Amino acid sequence: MRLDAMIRKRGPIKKIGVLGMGYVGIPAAALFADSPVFDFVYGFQRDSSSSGYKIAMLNRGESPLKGEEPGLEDLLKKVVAAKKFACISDFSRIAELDAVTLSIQTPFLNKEDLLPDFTALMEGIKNVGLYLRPGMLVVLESTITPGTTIGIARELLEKESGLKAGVDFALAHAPERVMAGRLLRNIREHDRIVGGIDKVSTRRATELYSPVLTLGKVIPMSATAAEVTKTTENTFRDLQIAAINELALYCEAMRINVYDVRTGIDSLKGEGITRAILWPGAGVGGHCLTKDTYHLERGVQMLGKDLLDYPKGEPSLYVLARRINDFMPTHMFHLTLDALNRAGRSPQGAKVAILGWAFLANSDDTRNTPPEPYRDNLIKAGATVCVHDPYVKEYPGVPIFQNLEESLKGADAIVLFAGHDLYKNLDPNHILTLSGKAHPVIIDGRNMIDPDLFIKQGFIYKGIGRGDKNMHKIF
Ligand code: SAJ
Repeated sequence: MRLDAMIRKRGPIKKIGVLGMGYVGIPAAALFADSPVFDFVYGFQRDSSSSGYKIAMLNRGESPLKGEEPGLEDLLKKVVAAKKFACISDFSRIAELDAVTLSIQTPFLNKEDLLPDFTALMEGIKNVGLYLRPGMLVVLESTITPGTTIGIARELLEKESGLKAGVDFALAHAPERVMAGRLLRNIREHDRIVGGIDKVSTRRATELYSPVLTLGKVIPMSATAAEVTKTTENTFRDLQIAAINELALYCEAMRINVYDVRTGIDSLKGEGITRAILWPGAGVGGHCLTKDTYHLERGVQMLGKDLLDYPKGEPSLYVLARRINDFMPTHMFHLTLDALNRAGRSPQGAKVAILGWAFLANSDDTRNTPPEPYRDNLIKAGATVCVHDPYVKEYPGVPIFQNLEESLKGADAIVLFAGHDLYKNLDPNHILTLSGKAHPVIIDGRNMIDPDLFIKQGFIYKGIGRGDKNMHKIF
């Protein structure tokens, strides 16, 4: 029997499974469960020592995700109370479902060799393959190297199940597009890219996602095009950030203010002119922009190496952008050394207070956070470093101060790394008193402070892109 006939016989999607109870899987499962179109949703979580605790929490309707996630806990309580959602670790229950999605981390093992670490994803796919039944739909939501869905994912599902993709079961890629702090809203309101390995798979996956979309709509395409869309949208964002970061470095060297230039460039509007000019800063962190470029690069190496027509010997523009953004924490280190030097001191024995450990403003997300390599450099240079963050409670090997004043006491340098709202109204006089130094250093990596307010109080200021201020007269 052909797949579309098999699916028609199976009927509409009623029972769903979501593998991977993290930032992507939990809100997705809750929204599927909350939809009147679907009867029941299992959230699958390995009962491991590191993350098994999530199972009991979720079944109590509690969110194990750190940080503010508006509406998520209420929705979890609602779908658990309604007996429409349960979290389990028994993968054999997959056999009774109509559709399964996988939202499992896909970090990179080695960026130089473009080697992703698909261990966790492949384990998830294997578990699905073991219990896959004819007529089921499998969707990969994780960000993956282009070619993965029709390649190793399909092969492993077929090997474990003995079934054939596009013949016995439907297979698609529908990449997540969520950001910490607005998970539910992003899933409901962003358009959903849905890429099936064939038309039947795209149609079945569209049936799965349409009920949870409010403002968003489904954008159908092939599985590989969907993989390229996702990896590229993050690569282009990273490229745009690298472009403004490079401009910021240039403006420092030319002793002008990058924000004046940015305002100028941004003013050119109308006549279809769009200027997606982003913001320079102390670095690009997170689980997405820091790796998706490499997924795209690996994809073109795997799928198009022999066909690619590219200027001989020239590096990938996208990888260069990654390197520029990865350089920004080092640039913050150089600014700190220069400023300490202006204050007549070396980093050896200096006390440096880092304000903001999260990679994103007003979030507690610390994945690939930019201040970490900066802190490592300072410690290697003999400095004492303390870290303050109002959202991040703990971090392996890095004590996090919750009390801002404590972190500033005796500081030779104060370094703004994350744009948390709390740091918008720092009081130079108060910090001067806490520091107890004649000329404390302040490094602004997120354009949070008014340089003059601090310079006039005797601070030695350096800011990303502030060539107009970085060599100011010392008061
Ligand atoms: N950043 C800058 N300048 C900017 C914007 C961001 O330096 O103008 C820095 C941030 O400080 C942060 C990093 O870049 O360290 C990433 O910030 P982000 O705002 O891109 O946050 P992510 O990585 O959580 O979200 C991105 C988003 N992708 C796009 O907008 C194309 C989000 O929509 C994706 O869902 C997410 O990646 C993902 O999961 O892929």
